[in-house]
Amino acid sequence: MKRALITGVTGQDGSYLAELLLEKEYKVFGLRRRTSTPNYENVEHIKDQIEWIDGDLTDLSSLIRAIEVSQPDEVYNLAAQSFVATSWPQPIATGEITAMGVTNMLEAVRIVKPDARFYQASSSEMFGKVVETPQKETTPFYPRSPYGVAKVYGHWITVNYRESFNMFACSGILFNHESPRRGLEFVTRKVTDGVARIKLGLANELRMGNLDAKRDWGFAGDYVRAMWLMLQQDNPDDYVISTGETHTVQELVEIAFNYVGLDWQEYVVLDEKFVRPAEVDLLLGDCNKAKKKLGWNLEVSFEKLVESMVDMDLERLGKKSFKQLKIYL
Ligand code: NAP
Ligand code: F7E
Repeated sequence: MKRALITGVTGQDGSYLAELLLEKEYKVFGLRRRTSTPNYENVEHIKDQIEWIDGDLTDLSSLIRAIEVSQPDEVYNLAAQSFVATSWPQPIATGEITAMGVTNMLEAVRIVKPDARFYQASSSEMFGKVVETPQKETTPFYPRSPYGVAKVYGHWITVNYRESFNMFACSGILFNHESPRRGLEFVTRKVTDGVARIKLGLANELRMGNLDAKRDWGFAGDYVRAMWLMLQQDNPDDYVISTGETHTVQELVEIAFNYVGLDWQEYVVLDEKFVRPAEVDLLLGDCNKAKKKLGWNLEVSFEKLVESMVDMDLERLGKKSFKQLKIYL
């Protein structure tokens, strides 16, 4: 039985990855940080199958202990302060968790179990003000937020530990990926939750920022398969994971409102509060290396993803799916 330690297991990706590894009959250890109120929403259904270890990415001693207890074959470092907008008002916490936290995790592995395979959750935000399109593994980085800067550090320290200590350390440069488990402040989930609230009569507007930004959005369930595949190769390497399609935030809004038969222009209000100090205007990934070397492929399209997220929010908020609701309309 293989053993895996996942940091960030309570988050969107951590929950899908834990499901995947449990299906593959891994013994799964999950690092959780102390919170005043328990936060198991994404993992409630598999909570009893995970071996929980208390720790924090900013506390090296807790990570050393986590590696000692779990003795992992594979470590997936998914924990981060991951919301870009929060990285301006909290740049230091973002740096300590999202940048230095990676070194802490790598150090814990190097000291206790250097033969463990290591996955780092790098991000397309590192490309920022893009210098070429589409973006691939060799595209230079130009981050546009404290989050993006922190991820560039995390990326290069992972490459450096691979080259310095011969560790099996991989970095997945993942473009935006979403699901019904996405945090409510990220744009896809904010829109699908907002549309469901409006449809159910729980809200009458949706306040948004820059509708012109373009993103390459995929489904999180597809992306965690790529993380696992990276750690099953003969050699460690870095891979871009993306859909190869880009859409504006406005297109996202249109699809979600159209799905429930509403005109977005009647409800969406532009609010400066949601406009960022510096924007990433366009992301579009070239994932040919991952397709060729990992045999990785997508299963869920953008439109289907948005519609299923609206469905899930309608179900959660109204306790009925849109299909059921349509029968009553
Ligand atoms: P997420 O839902 O925000 O989850 C973040 C996780 O990190 C949560 O489990 C959170 O725990 C944990 N965490 C935060 N600070 C921590 C700390 N100091 N110590 C220990 N755990 C901590 O993020 P996600 O969307 O699943 O993304 C997973 C990873 O991929 C992140 O590193 C993110 O930056 C990166 N990434 C995401 C995307 C994307 O589109 N989703 C794209 C590229 C890269 P709590 O539950 O206690 O808050
Ligand atoms: O914003 C625009 C916003 O917050 C997407 C994280 O997972 O992916 C994510 O980062 C776009 C931006 O994601 C609103 O300005 C407009 O252009 O959903 P988001 P993100 O910043 O792309 C990367 C790959 C990660 O690594 C990150 O961890 O949407 N936008 N109006 C808005 N965004 C939000 N959140 N809210 C709005 O009202």
